[in-house]
Amino acid sequence: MSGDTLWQRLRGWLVKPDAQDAATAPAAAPVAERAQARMADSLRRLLDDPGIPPAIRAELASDFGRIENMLERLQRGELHVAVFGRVSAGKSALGNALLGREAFAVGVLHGTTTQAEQAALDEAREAGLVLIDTPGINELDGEARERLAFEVAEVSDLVIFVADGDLTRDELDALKTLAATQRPLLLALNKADRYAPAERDALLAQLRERAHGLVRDDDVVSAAARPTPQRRMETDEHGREHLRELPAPPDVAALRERLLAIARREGKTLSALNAGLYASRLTDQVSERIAESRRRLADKLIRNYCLAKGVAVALNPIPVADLLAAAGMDAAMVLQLSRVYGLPLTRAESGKLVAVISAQLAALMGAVWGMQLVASALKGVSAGLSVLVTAAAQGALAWYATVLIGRAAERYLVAGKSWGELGAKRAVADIVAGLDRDSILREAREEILRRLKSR
Ligand SMILES: Nc1nc2c(ncn2[C@@H]2O[C@H](COP(=O)(O)OP(=O)(O)OP(=O)(O)O)[C@@H](O)[C@H]2O)c(=O)[nH]1
Ligand SMILES: [Mg+2]
Repeated sequence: MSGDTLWQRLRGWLVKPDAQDAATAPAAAPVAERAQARMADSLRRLLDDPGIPPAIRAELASDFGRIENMLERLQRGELHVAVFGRVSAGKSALGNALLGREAFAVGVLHGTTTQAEQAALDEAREAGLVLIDTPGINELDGEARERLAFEVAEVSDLVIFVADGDLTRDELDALKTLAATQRPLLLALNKADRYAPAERDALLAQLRERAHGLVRDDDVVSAAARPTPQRRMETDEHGREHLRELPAPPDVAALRERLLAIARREGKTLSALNAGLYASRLTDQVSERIAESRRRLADKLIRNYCLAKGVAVALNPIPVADLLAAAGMDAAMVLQLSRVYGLPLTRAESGKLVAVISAQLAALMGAVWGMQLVASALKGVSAGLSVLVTAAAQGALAWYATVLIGRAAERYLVAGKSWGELGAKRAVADIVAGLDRDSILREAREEILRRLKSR
């Protein structure tokens, strides 16, 4: 799927919102459209950024795919409901009971459901309910449980937390994590057939108390997804007694009612808001990924220029004082850096930027830039300096100067072509202080020597 397709769609939806949806959900539509518009907006800004290299666009294709799915879902007005809880609480059975068919595997074994499965909720097709089954949480450590909760929350609009008795500490923790994702929660006390009515009511009251502040009282309901068949002694016409099993139908009426009420009333809004939440999180991730990949590209670029300049200077040594003046190559590097950061500079501008940085460096280093640096560059080199080694040391200085100029230019670009409040002097001083000069010189010298020897 290409970014273009996504954008054509997004723009299409923004310009003419689905008339049918607006008619069926009049109250929710404006909220949904606003959320859609917000999401589309922030994503468009990201995607339309001419500074995003094609490689990053390709890397993000799957994220955009997810958003596309989410928007499609939003358009259809589907409500995604996840079933969450402890192993064997009856999550899959509950999903099946809500669906009215055996969509999910139910088992006496612990851990029957090991991967999130998905099936459409046939009976509520008009309301567009989609059910998501999940693996049990108690085999997981706290961190993995949290991850699963967030994963589930990400793909669902509403979560049914299934318990089959009072909540354990882990269950309560998981419930809190889910509540923090801002998904509406229903708490279902499953296997209600195992309790006498009074016992069941006492348990429900207890659950309401425990979940206070996380789940609304109305949204704590009992259910019997797969009641144990009733056994009854029957006598046949010959007077013989038989034990007969009477299958008991599932009872998820209260749960279904809450679910459908929420779906009807808020389905569209919930989906839109959740998509909006997801999109803003994704936008952050995407920005971070872009920043990271720009950093990577910039690192490579600066290094290539350092090497080229270092080798050039080593082959054709120039006085140390002239290093900063030999700025043509540095200007070319800054020009490329500005493209990496999506803020292209003209040739003249990048030349000027290099001049500004060099002036700061010269002022900052003064005398240091002379002898002391040469001493540093030669540090550790044994006596009897060969011409090659001296050349490499000079090249290393050129390398170091280019690193400083590259990093300073990078900082200026990342801040949106600005030196910030404290100005160029302070920014360049920070860069110089933040880099380990001796190890850069050592690495440069070794690298340049290697190149010189292999010529
Ligand atoms: N008595 C009774 N048993 C139930 C009920 N619902 C489910 N069970 C039983 O509980 C066991 C576990 O049911 P599942 O639906 O597989 O539970 P799960 O939560 O999906 O379990 P995992 O996928 O293993 O995490 C099965 O033996 C079901 O028959 C119920 O309402 N009443
Ligand atoms: Mg299961």
